[in-house]
Amino acid sequence: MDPVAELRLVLGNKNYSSWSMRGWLAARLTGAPFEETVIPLYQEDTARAKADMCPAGRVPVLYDGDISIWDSLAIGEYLAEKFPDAGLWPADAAARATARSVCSEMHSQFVDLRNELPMNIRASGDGIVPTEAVRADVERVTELWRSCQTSFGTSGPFLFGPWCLADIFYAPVVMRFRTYRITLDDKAEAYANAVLEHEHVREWMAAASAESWSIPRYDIS
Ligand SMILES: N[C@@H](CCC(=O)N[C@@H](CS)C(=O)NCC(=O)O)C(=O)O
Repeated sequence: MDPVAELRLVLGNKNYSSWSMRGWLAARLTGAPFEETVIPLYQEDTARAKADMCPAGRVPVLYDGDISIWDSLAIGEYLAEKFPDAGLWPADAAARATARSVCSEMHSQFVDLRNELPMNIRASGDGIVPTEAVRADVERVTELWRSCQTSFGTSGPFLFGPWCLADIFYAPVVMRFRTYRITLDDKAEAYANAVLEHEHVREWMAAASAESWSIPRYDIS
């Protein structure tokens, strides 16, 4: 018999919702069962569904019994505390502090990258020329990746060796680089490919491709 899920994750469309992707990948890394509720964004009844399930009007939201956690970074921290052996953060204190810094930077910065290259996993943006501001964000992201891998990532293909929250926070960025065909140096390209091959990422991408909802403002021709 399947174990009963205590956790419930409220998500947006898997094709478009980058913050939801982070929450879902974090939950998946715990290995614990969880239920999923997808709220299709920007549809007629989205506001009502969000009013019922999203305290801040945003997805993702994690429910654990009476507790609700309504932000992807807070969800990552909560799950890391609840599942201390799941490896959400690196074990080493210096690596962990750096991983928290890169997640926080993703959480609070890269506005141009987020606004100009919205996540759209199904699409292919051949021909999009990134602005200077986006190119600066790409440069900073790849510099972060290089620095984490050089200092801490020698035991595996990811930023801190094994797959952890830092990779999860940058997985939607990898989706954007793939969709908009952003040119990367060899090391960044190898890292992006490792993320694309991760089984949880593949699972999310397959679910995104199977969705039928579309959000015209995020679709590229
Ligand atoms: N800081 C929040 C951001 C969440 C967020 O902005 N989610 C977007 C979807 S990716 C959302 O709910 N958009 C719906 C809306 O703006 O109505 C987090 O990390 O969870």
